[in-house]
Amino acid sequence: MFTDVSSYRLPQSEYISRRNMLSSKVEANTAVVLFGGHAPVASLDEAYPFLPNRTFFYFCGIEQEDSVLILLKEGEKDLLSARLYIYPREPEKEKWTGRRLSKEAASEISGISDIRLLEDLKKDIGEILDSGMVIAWDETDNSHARAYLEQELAKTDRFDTATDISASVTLLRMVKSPLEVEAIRTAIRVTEEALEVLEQNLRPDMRECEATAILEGEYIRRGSLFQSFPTIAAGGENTLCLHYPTPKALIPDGAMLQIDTGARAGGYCSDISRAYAVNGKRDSRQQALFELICECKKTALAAIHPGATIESVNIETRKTAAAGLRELGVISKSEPDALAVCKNYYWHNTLHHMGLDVHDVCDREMVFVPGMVFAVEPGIYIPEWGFGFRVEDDVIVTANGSEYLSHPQV
Ligand SMILES: [Mn+2]
Repeated sequence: MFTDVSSYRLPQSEYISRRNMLSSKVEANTAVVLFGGHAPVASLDEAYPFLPNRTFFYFCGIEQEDSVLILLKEGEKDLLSARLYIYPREPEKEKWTGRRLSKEAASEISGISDIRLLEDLKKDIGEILDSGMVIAWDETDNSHARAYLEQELAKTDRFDTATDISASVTLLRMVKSPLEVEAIRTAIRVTEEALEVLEQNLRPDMRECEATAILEGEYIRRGSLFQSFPTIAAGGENTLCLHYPTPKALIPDGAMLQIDTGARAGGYCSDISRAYAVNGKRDSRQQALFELICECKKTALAAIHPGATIESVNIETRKTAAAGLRELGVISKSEPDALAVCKNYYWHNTLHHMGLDVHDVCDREMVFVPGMVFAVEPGIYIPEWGFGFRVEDDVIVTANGSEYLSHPQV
């Protein structure tokens, strides 16, 4: 199977409809200013890879550095009018860093007809401030560009009037549209294809980073150049480090390999964890823990439905984990509070929202509604046994309950 996502993109109608959904949450006479951002400097003239600010991207689908989106709610008009600011085409610079978007291409991606050049931004921001419009921004954006806007606003006597739209945007981003779900399914398909290749290549004494290389190689071959996060590959005792950063060890015969990984498609993440016996056969302890974690995942799935919350799913899943750990003798049968002791083995939350960010924006207290997408990852880590792991699949909340988007490991 070969799913090519190199040109996967959501249609402009999706961005138009998102801007329209935002308009009801914006007060009259407001300018929403969102920044695409700039790759941070790694050292001297070397930059880290560029990924656009996700809130900016959510409303226009543009992935070119430093672009700016302004959404104007003029007077009592119902809909926001959109302007996008981009760099001009510059053949000399493009020799070094690649082709820039033309105005036509930017318009085709975003569905915005008013495309302007960044050289006009200062003047236009000045006019917006002079006109007395209220500025709205995303306060979670800590880019230099937003700091510039803050400075400009501070020069006026209206600094306190700026409003933060991040909470409204979070509510929109928490519920996925059918096209977003399709993008997530596609990202999952790429991840599952790569995991299949890895499974065929597992062998004792392979190095952890060989597993990373296989997975990331398969993603890149399919056009997922940037993944949801750097793949985690941890063998043996290293499985006791959740975000193990140095995958250089050999994985001995009889050890487990923890993989936590995810390709992207159209900007959307997948997030899947697998626990493999590197020699292809789990021993009795490894099998017992695997079965308990799968049992926890079943509990979590049953607990994910409209009306549930992150905390209610956590509570139900921990109960299953605590009962299972008692059964396995990890928690003593005489322990009066197995649920409290379970925290020593169950280190992280059972689930998180997933979307443009792998740990997607969310209001943690909000009850689940259909269309929310979660990565569900019960994990149990037993230092006394020298290993632990999580098994993670992606799930959507439906009208009556929840459904897997990925194919669970068995
Ligand atoms: Mn996860």
